[in-house]
Amino acid sequence: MSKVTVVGSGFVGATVAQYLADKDISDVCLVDVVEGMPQGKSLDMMQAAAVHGFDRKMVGANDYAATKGSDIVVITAGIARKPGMSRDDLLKTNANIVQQVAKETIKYSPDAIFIVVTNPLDVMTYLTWKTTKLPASRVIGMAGVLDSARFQAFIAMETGFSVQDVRAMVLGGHGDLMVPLTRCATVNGIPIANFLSQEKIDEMVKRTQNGGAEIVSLLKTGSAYYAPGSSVVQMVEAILKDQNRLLPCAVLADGEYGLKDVYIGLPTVLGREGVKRIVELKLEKEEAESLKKSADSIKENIDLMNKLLVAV
Ligand code: TXD
Repeated sequence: MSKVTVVGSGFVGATVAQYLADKDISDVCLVDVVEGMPQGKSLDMMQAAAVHGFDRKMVGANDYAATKGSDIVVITAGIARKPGMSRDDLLKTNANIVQQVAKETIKYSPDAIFIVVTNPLDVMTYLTWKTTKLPASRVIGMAGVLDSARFQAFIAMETGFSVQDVRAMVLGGHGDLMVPLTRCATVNGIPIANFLSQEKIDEMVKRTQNGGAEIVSLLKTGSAYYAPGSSVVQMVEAILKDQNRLLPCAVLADGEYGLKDVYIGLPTVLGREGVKRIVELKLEKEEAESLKKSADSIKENIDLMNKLLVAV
C-alpha cells in the first residue's frame, strides 16, 4: 500500500488525509509542530474508519522518523497572513518553514514525489525543488486544479448544467494574475460561449481570480480547505495510479511557453514518475501575454525570497 505524508495537519492537511483514507488511496502519516494534534486527528480518522469502512492506516507524529519511506510528501505547513503582517514577512516565515520541512522529509523519503500547497504557492514549490535537489518532475505545486475547479463550479452555477459536464483549465501563477483559458472551457465539449454572454464570462473569470479571497472574507478566520484538499487528492491519485491525467499544475518551465527557471501553472501530464511532460498549447496573443506577466511576477517573488532567506 502506498504511503502519503502530509506535513502541516491544519485545515488543508487534515482534509487531504481524510479524503485519501475515504477514497482508499493510501496510508497517511500526518505531521505537525503542534504536539498531539496530528496524533489526535489521525486517531479520530481511524475511528471514523469503523463507520466508513476503510482499511487505511493513519498515524500522526511531531517528528519525521514516522514519515520514512513515503511515496508522496504533501507540504501544507505554514502560517496564514495575519493582520499587520506584510507580504514579505509572510514570504520569509513560510519560506523558512517549507525549507525546514523539505530538508527533513527528503532525508526519510528520498524517492518521494513532493506536492507543495503552502502559499505563496509557486515560490514555495520552487524552494522545495531547490532544497530537495530532486528532478523537477518530482516537485509539483497544487493550485491549477483548485483554480480550475472553482472556475468549473462557477460555470455550472451560471449555466445550470451538471458540474460533471463542465471542463476548464486555469494556467499561470496562483494569484490575481492566473490565466483562465475561457475559450477552452466547455460543457461536454460545447464551448461555454454558446451558453453565456462575454460579460458573464468575464465576471466568472474575476470571481475565479478572487476565489480564495472570497472564501477568506466569508470565513473570516482561515482560508478554504475542502476544494484545496480534494484538488491535492486528485493529484495524488493521478500519480499513484499512473493515470496520465492532464491537469494544470505548478511545474518548472524549461523553455515551454517561452518561460524558463520559474515554477508556474501549466498543463501537465501526471503519472507514477510525477510530471511526465508539460503539454504546449498554441495560446492566443492575449493569453500568452498574461502568462508572461504572471511568470514575471513569480520571478520577482523568487528573487525576493532568495534575498530574504540569505538575510536570515
Ligand atoms: O491552492 C493552494 N495552493 C492553496 C494554498 C489553497 C489553500 C490553502 N493554501 C495554503 O496552504 C495556505 O495559504 C497555507 O499556506 C497552507 C495551509 O493552509 P491551512 O488552511 O491548512 O492552514 P492551517 O490550518 O493554519 O495549517 C497549517 C499547519 C498548522 O497546523 C501549523 O501548526 C503547521 O501548519 N505548521 C507546521 N507543521 C510542521 N512544521 C512546521 N515547521 C510548521 N509550521 C507550521
